[in-house]
Amino acid sequence: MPKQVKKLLILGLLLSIILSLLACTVKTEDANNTATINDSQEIIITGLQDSDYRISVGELKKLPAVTQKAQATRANGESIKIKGTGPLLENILQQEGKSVKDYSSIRFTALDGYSISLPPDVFKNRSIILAYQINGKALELENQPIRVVIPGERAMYWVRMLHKIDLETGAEHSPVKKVVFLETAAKNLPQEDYEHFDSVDKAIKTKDLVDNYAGTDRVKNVFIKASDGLHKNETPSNFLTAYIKISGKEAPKFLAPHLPQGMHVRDVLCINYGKTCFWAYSQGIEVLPRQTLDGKSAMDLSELIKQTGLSRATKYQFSSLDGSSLELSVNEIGKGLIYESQGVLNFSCPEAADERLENLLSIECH
Ligand SMILES: Nc1nc2c(c(=O)[nH]1)N[C@H]1C(S)=C(S)[C@@H](COP(=O)(O)O)O[C@H]1N2
Ligand SMILES: [Mo]
Repeated sequence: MPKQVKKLLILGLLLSIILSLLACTVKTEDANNTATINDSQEIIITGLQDSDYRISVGELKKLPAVTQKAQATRANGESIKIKGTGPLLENILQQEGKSVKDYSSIRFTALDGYSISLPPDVFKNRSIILAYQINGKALELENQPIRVVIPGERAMYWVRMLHKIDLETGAEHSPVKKVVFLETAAKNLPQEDYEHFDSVDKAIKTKDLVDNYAGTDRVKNVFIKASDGLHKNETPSNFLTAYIKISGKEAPKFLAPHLPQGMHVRDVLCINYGKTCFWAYSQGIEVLPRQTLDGKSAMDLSELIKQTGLSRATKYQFSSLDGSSLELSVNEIGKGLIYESQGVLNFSCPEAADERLENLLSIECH
């Protein structure tokens, strides 16, 4: 290429970069002064009508609005205090002859991929404001087109950049038929180095976990519970493209590079995927009342059954990583204990002829 042409090309490239940078700054200012760009943006609502229901910010502004003060604590302990203005979700549904009370789950999805499902006790009792103004001002870019504000609820429910609302019915748990111990299961699965903040830890793919241990169940929602009491539920597509970090800080931790940090869940206690409950012994031993066995801490089997909701059955099958198993009847397992010794989970039942199993992988109803 002749030098002149090259120079011209570089100049052109520079010029276009400068122009696009200028365009960006103009846009930002625009968003703060006039809200016209924002007004044409639409929110999609599924489950309200047969086909997707779309409502623009401009249309939302024509609905009766409320202004409410709200305060919430972020995961890092900081507090957010704001005044949100906008229509209530309930008002939009009522226009279509519906109510939040008609649904069992409401999921919000944002433009940055953030997604969260509101539990019924939240959406049946709280005001869900679809805010187009915060503190009397048009929304900043990081909140546009709409920010959800729910006074009285934690900030993880206050979705910025709202894009879609899925109204769902029938999103309840399935009865649990199998408990799989996460630590033992992970031993059989490929483990990857996962860089997270300043450390490199081991992680397994959620998909490997499900493919190997949860069969072919098709599920609508995956339920995650942390040992601090946090409950969440994820779409199967978000869940199955993520990881569980099994070592290092806050392990087991549900996370993925493509999921906003607010969706990561630390200290995972259990994950319900269809009829299977994945249980983290390391958290369980902290949360459940402890027993002692030969001077060691042990987890009470009857407590585990209670916590996981493992269905009542006449017989339970206990399986180990190497494929061996034992079966106990419901009246034999009452005093069963699960304990850890040198990185291995064991099952022991002194009441039933002192049955023992090393590397306990699962308990199934028969
Ligand atoms: N779109 C979107 N909304 C979001 C999040 C996010 O990552 N993306 N994080 C949530 C979480 S976990 C918290 S604590 C709050 C934080 O609010 P702030 O970003 O206004 O401080 O926003 C919530 N809404
Ligand atoms: Mo958060």
